[in-house]
Amino acid sequence: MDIKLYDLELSGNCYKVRLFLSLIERPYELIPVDFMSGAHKTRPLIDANPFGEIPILVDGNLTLRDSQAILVYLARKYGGEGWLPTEASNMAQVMEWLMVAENEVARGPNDARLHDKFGYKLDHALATANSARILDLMQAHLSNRKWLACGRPTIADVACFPYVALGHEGRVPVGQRPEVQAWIKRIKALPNFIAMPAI
Ligand SMILES: N[C@@H](CCC(=O)N[C@@H](CS)C(=O)NCC(=O)O)C(=O)O
Repeated sequence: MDIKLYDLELSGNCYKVRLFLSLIERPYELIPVDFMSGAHKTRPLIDANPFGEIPILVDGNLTLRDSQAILVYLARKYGGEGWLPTEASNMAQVMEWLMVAENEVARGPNDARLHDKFGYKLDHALATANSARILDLMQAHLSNRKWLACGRPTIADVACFPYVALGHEGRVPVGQRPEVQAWIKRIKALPNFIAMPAI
């Protein structure tokens, strides 16, 4: 198989890549990483990603880190025009939300879950406050639209979805935002949607 994904089942960042590969029906080889033993911090993975993180995607001669960058690559290379449009304003709208996945969602529900589920020494009160802010922004944004960008499902939705949908694992009350809940339901209803543990 040309595409290889270095993966951890419980990682939302790895899951978003698995989810997108499923949505676009792209076959790939899944390579589980022994995360608990720190395999991502030692050779050969540390050579593939000096940042010491997964997911890592390999496609032929190309090696990529960062789930958002990987979604961009897969969408442009294999996803057709819909998942990441090339028209300037549409592409920028998708990018706005990829940045949210990398920043506000990561420092919100992702950090809250890392603290509660995996014992990372993070400030849970700060992650809770960050989560409330981004969920309120998403609730308002989704009050008059079905999808985060471009009036259709894009990689913006795929990028933001996992850690929002996993919010309950970090005591983040996602259920208090009905528009966000409805958006989660719409993503789960997409053709070829796949779940991960706790979603
Ligand atoms: N911005 C990166 C973050 C990747 C990341 O933080 N991955 C976690 C697993 S979900 C990791 O490998 N962390 C390294 C560690 O905690 O040792 C992405 O979106 O892929």
